[in-house]
Amino acid sequence: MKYLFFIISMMSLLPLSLSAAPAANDIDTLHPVARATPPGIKNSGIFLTLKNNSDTAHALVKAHAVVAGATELHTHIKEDGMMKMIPIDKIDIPANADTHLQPGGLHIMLINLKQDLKPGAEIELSLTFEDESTKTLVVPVKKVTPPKGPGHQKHSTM
Ligand SMILES: [Cu+2]
Repeated sequence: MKYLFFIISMMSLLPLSLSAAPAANDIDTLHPVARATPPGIKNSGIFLTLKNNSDTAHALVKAHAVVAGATELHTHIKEDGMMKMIPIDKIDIPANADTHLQPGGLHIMLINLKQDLKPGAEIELSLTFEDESTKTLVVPVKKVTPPKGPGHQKHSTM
């Protein structure tokens, strides 16, 4: 009986210890890619999947890439029938769910690039979450085709 009580008290402690873990430990960064730029183009985007493995909702609040003069969090909104990009304060990553950053939707915006992003190159990206925990990753540069037609908007509306 004592043993059973011990297990029950351990189980009740579990949610506490989970929520105390840094957000960076709960989030996997999957399939990161930076969009290759033609010579002279100063802006680009980074796309990836943020996978939250915890029961706690998290948020990406900041991104920083050394190759860019500024790095912003962006989304697309529809205004007067046109898609346009706007900066946002944070990107929510709901508990036990994937948040997709992809062309036509949420993305990390690279502004004032200090160099051309050539396919095959790699750039360093650091991410800061709502509790100020951070994660640094290496992002391969690849050609990314823009979304074509309404069919490709499906995922970004989720
Ligand atoms: Cu943008």
